[in-house]
This record gives sequence, structure tokens and C-alpha cells, in this order.
Amino acid sequence: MRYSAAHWGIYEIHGSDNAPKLRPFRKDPDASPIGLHQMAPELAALRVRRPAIRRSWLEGGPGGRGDLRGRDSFVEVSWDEAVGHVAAELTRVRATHGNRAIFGGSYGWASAGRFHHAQSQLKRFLNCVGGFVAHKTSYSLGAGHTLLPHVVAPLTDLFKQHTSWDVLADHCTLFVSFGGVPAKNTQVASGGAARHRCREGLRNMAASGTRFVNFSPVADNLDTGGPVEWIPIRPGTDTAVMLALAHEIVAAGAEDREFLSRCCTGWDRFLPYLQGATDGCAKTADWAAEISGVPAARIRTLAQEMTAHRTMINCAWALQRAEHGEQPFWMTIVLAAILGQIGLPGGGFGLGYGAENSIGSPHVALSGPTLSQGVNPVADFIPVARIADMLLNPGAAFTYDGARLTYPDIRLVWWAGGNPFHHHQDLGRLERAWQKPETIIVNEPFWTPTARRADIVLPATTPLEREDLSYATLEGVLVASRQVQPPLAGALDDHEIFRRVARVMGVEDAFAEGRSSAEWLRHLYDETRRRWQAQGIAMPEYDAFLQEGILDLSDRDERRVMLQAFRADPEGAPLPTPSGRIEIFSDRIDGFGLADCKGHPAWFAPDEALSGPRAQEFPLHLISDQPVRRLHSQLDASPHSVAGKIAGREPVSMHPQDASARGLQHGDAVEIWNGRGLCVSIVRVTPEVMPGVVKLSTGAWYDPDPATGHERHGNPNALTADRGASGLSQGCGAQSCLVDVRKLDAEAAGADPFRLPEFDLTDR
Ligand SMILES: Nc1nc2c(c(=O)[nH]1)N[C@H]1C(S)=C(S)[C@@H](COP(=O)(O)OP(=O)(O)OC[C@H]3O[C@@H](n4cnc5c(=O)[nH]c(N)nc54)[C@H](O)[C@@H]3O)O[C@H]1N2
Ligand SMILES: Nc1nc2c(c(=O)[nH]1)N[C@H]1C(S)=C(S)[C@@H](COP(=O)(O)OP(=O)(O)OC[C@H]3O[C@@H](n4cnc5c(=O)[nH]c(N)nc54)[C@H](O)[C@@H]3O)O[C@H]1N2
Ligand SMILES: [Mo]
Repeated sequence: MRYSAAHWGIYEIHGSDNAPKLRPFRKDPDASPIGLHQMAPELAALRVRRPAIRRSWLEGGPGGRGDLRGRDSFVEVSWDEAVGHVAAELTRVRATHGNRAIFGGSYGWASAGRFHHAQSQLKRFLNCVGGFVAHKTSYSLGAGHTLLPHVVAPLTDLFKQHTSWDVLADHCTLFVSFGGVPAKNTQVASGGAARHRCREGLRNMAASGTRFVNFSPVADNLDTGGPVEWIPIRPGTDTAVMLALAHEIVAAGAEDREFLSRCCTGWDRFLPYLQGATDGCAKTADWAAEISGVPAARIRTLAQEMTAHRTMINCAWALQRAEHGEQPFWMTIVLAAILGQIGLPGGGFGLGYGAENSIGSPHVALSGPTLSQGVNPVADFIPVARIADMLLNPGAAFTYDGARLTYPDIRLVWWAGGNPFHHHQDLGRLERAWQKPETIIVNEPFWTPTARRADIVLPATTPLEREDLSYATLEGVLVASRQVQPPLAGALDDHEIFRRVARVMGVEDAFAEGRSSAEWLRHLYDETRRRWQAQGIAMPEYDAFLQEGILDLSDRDERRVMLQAFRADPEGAPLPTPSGRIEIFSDRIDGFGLADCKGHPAWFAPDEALSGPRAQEFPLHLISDQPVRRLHSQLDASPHSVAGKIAGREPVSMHPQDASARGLQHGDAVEIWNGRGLCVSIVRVTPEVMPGVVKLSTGAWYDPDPATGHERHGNPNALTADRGASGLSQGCGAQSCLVDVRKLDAEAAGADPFRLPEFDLTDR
């Protein structure tokens, strides 16, 4: 069998060579439909067909009219000409400003294949020519990744250990989630999903009698097939409710003192804060009710239920993509520590059940093949979501994880495999920042909003057009991802693009090590084979593997209980924290002296939230969650994604009460606005969002009206704040966003997101 592997899962290749068809992997119990639409003609129409250079850059040279990025026409050129310009420009920037002036962070999901992974290829190449300014952490988990090593363990280690669905079904009697378990998100896993098991996992839990309580501003994110208690909560206030649950448990004398002293440090320094001795405010149920809108009585009864049951507390990743995003993760852990069930089957905490397929999946945890990126001689970096700050304020100081750093002065940006004009917050601000670099190069298969705003666009192949090796990340399945269709004429694999530039710059040997792409795949496989065989996993030779198409290690599925070994013997199996224990109080974080992240979890009133004063001006809280029908902005033009739009726009969900207060009916065109921006959408009236909250999923291709800057397609990042979660992590803070909504009386300006740029054919 021949397979094609993608972030959405593994697909079987059927049909003839001329008319190939993708079908779901037959061993996948709940395959995602998203990937079946990869060959849609609507997507093919948006391909970058030839290398293209922005007219003003070509005529005026580097730095030419950055203000016209996104509006200029493009001139198509040959690969030789494009590669020549790129090599000359890199050489110029290095000679004039040094490698510290090159930003190669290039955040984004790119493709699932492990060799043709655009970022790895870009970084490997840039390291061959003296390095680049990099980024740290991710948009997904900026606050979480920075916090967790200080208080429990690196998040990536914990993800591999998350208690598996089967153990939850057998042992968990009460599942309390903050932010649901959105099965729509488990369609994907970074690097590739294998078997989609979340829906089945939740159903098995419900069938075994697990009771579910969901604190969430929306009701549509926890479907178990059975009853779920939905407790509406104002966005950004979960930490207050968790503190109150902790307070009530302690007030009842039900905290697990043995666990707190044996496995944790800092309880004695947190307790005075919880009880109000340090700030004069006891974190009672009544206190939290005022902030969160959750009834105090329910907090009190739930606290009792949590101590009486085997309780799993789950926190969605979205909660830490917000102001003070560290706090809900930290407080989830502390609340679970107070219950004392961490390391017991079915109890403890989860960070992101439902965020990606791999979490809770029982597959064997092995690390797959990766292309070495080499060594970066440049030490400068930014926390990933500080891109606009960096471009706008070179030399300005910022803090990150206890360090005080400054932003480098970037002259050249190279992006491969990401879409910042999808992923970043306050895109109007990014437009202004994006004018500053002298040169912006983008490798892309499609004319995305980012490609349209580049100076040099290099057409990349899609995963369907090349051979690759995919290890469904952490999911125990290694796949030979086969070419489904021939490459679009004019497009090259990212590897080949960098190889050609490397050749002109005299570093081809260092970059490619004398291997062809096919030889690289064999090499990466052999390397993985050596490592896995050392762990007792028998693996066929590469050619036999290719023939088979897949290596499925599901017979090695394991029932997992997170932190079981640590609980059993905290001295013998200590955590990688300074104390070796769970840090309820972190001396290290305390020592950073930050005003917005203390030595223990705490409630900080957010700047933008319904509970704060700014809600008087903008009374609705905007949630921008992950889209059901696509992966971020990828495949947005496919019929599957377009079918989720109303009148060609991403709809905004709103409670009937808020709609009628504004004279709105289902299907009306609306403007969503705040002090930062405005975007047009279509209202979807539903009781599944709580009053005061509106929800607009991410990923509609950014389409601002050139005259007004008003976004026309329903992209929430026209409105979100470009603000770091805190001085600790500087993580993406997208979820802290207030807006208002009004009826659009005039004829809605036509959205036109899926169009090609203008090409200049006059004199060439
Ligand atoms: N408001 C708001 N904003 C958010 C979020 C939110 O919750 N709210 N979530 C954030 C999160 S968690 C994330 S991870 C980001 C995601 O942001 P991104 O990862 O930047 O989004 P994608 O749309 O997946 O962009 C990937 C791009 O890579 C291109 N690509 C695919 N394969 C290849 C390849 O082989 N070669 C090359 N050169 N290109 C390729 C695709 O065409 C696409 O344009 O968004 C963030 N933005
Ligand atoms: N189909 C699909 N799946 C995806 C992705 C995609 O683009 N498409 N993206 C993937 C990526 S990159 C990531 S990082 C993960 C992200 O995974 P998450 O961050 O977990 O995903 P979200 O959908 O943004 O949010 C999860 C839920 O949290 C709720 N929520 C938001 N704010 C709050 C709050 O303050 N309090 C409470 N209690 N709930 C809140 C949202 O309404 C939503 O239902 O998803 C991954 N899965
Ligand atoms: Mo993400």
C-alpha cells in the first residue's frame, strides 16, 4: 500500500496514476476529512507557479518601498535569476550588518514530513552561512513551555506521559475541564496523527460512568455522547475559580498534606496567599463568583465532589494564550496537588486533553527521524510572538525567562512553512512592522497573505508532490509518504531551493552532505532504525519498509499514568525542577522579580476581560479558537473549509441575548471592532456561547480592504492584542480581547481573499 502522511492523519493512495484519490487510513477509527480535500482545484488555482519578485524591490533594490508590500505587482523570473538575487542579498546583508540582521525564526506548521520540513531546511541552510536570529517556544504554548520546567518538567516530557484514555475510562470518576476537550482539535497532530482516538476515549469514559464538568465560555467543546455539566465562565477568569476550589478544599481540611509535603515544595508559602494573609483577600467561592460569573454555591459543592472522587483536572492550551497565561496552567497543577492524586491512575492533571490527537493516546513514546539543523553561531533570539515588537523596536529591551535581552536590528526576513499574516495578533500592527526590513523572502506553495507581502516568493512543492518520511509524532507509526502527483511545473522542494542557493554561495557540500533527497530519506531512516533497534524494536531494511509503506507499532501501546514513578519515589525519581519536586512556590521565578508573574500562582486582573473596567467600552469578549474545518489557514479555499462559512465569511457565534440587544438576526452581516481594528463577519446566533462572549475561529485568509484597512473575511487577528502573556514567557496572548459588534447597514464590502496578486508583464 502507498500512503500519504499529513498533520490530519495518514491517507491511503488509491485510483490510477493519472487520477489518484486519497482515502482514510483503514486502521483509523475516526479519520479527519480535512486532508481528503488537499487536491481540490480551488487550492491548485492559488499555487505560486514561478519565482516572483516584487516590482519596487526589483527596480529600487533592497529596501525599496517597503510600504508597498502587499500592494505592489510581481514580476515572474527564472529560478536562476531568483536564486542569484537571494544569494547576492544574503551576502550583502551579512557583509554590511552581520548575521544578527537575518531573522530565520520562520514559525509555522509547514508539512508533516520530517525531511521536507521547511523550517528545518531553512535553519540548516542559514547555519551553513553564519546563522540567524531564531525564536523560542511556540504560539501554541508560549506561557506553558516557559513555565513548566520551573514547576514540574518540560512540557514536551509531560505530553509523552499523559494518562491514556483507557486508564481514564477505568479509573477516573470525575473529569473537570477548563476549556473542554474539543475533539475538533484532535483531528491534527504536529508532524502527523495516526489513529484518532479522542472521541472514542471520551465515549468509553462516559460509558464507564465518568462524570464530566466543563468550565467554558462555549458549550460546543466537550461531546462525550452522554451528559456533560456545562458551567459558563467568563474568559480569562479560570485561575480565580481554581483558587476558590483550592480555598474550599482547604477550608474543609481536605487537602492531602502527605502528598503536599512528600512531593511538593512551597505549600507553606502559597497558603497565606490563598487564605488572604498576604494581600487581605481570601480566595473564597464568593470572591471568585464575582470575577468569573460562576455561582459560588457550585464552586463549594464541586470542591467537595473533587475530594470525594478520583478526579482528573484538565486545562486547555487556549487558557495560557492569554494575559497571565502562566497562571491557569500553574494553578491546575497546584489544585491537583492539593487533591493529592497526581500519579494515581485516572487522577491528577492534564494539560491539553483535546488540544492535539497525541495527548492521551496510548502509543509508545519514541522520537522519530529529524533533519539536523546544525549549529547556530548567532545567540540572539526572540520569544516567538514578539516578531512585530522586534521589527518595530530594534535595540529595545525585553525580559524572557529571567533574562533581560534586547531586540536585534533585522534587515532580512526569510519565512518558509508559516503564515505570520495568519498567526500573529493585531495584524494591522504587523503590517506596519513588516514595512521595515530591507528584504523579505518567502517559500510557499500558495499565494497566502504572507507570500503576497514578500519581496521574493519562491514556489515550494506540497507534500503530495514529493517522497518523504513521516513519523506520526509520538504516535507510534512510521510512514513512507509517497508522491501522489507530479510537482507543479516551476515549484521546487524547499530542500532543492536551499541547495541551489547554497551552491551559489559555495556551501552546498555542508548543506547537502553529498546526498540526494532520496539518499537523505534512506539516511534518516537508517539513523532511526539504529536508535529504535537499540531499544529493542525490530525494523526492516529501508527497501522493505518502502515496499510495506508503514511501520505500525500499535502492538506496543502502553497504558500510561502520568508522574506515576515520581509519586512512588520522589527521591529516587525526582523531577527536573530545582527542588526535584512539584514547585507550588518557585524560588527561581520569584527571583526574577517580575510584577506580572510571582513565585506562586496568583490571580492577576487582566487588562482586557469582562471582569475589568475596559468592558464598559467594549462589552464582548472575543474567543478566537482553532477552526473545525481546516488547520489554521491551510486549505482555507477548499470546499470543505468554505462550506463552514456563511456568505463567504467566517461566521461569528453570539448568544441570542447579545444578538437581540443589537438588533441582529442569524445571517446578518456585522462589523466586529475595537480600538485596534475592525473586521466584517456574519452573525451566527447560538445558545452555545455564553452571554457576553463571541467566538470567531482563526484561519480565514486575511483580507483587509486596501482603502480602509478593514478586514473583510472574518479574521480575528485584525482585532486581537499583540501583547505578551507576561514578562516571564512573552507568550501569545490572543485570547484576551474585548470587542463590540454592530450591524453592517451598508452593503458589505466584497471579500476577495482567494485571489492572485497582480503580475507585471509589461517589459519582460
Ligand atoms: N487569534 C489567534 N491567533 C492564533 C491562534 C489563536 O488561538 N488565536 N493560535 C496560534 C497557534 S496555536 C498557531 S500554532 C499558529 C499557526 O500559525 P501557522 O503555523 O503559521 O499557520 P498555517 O496556516 O499552518 O501556516 C503554515 C503555512 O505553511 C505552508 N506550507 C505547508 N507546507 C509547506 C512546505 O512544504 N513548504 C513551505 N515552504 N510551506 C509550506 C502552508 O501553505 C501555510 O501557508 O496560529 C496562532 N494564531
Ligand atoms: N481542526 C483543527 N485542530 C487544531 C488546530 C487547527 O487549526 N484546526 N490547531 C492545532 C494547534 S496549532 C493547537 S496549538 C491546538 C490548540 O488547542 P487549544 O488551545 O486547546 O484550542 P482552542 O480551540 O483555541 O481552545 C480550546 C477551547 O478553549 C476555550 N477557551 C478559550 N478561552 C477560554 C478561557 O478563558 N476559559 C475557558 N475555560 N475556556 C476557554 C475555547 O472556547 C475552546 O473551546 O489545536 C490544534 N488542533
Ligand atoms: Mo498551535
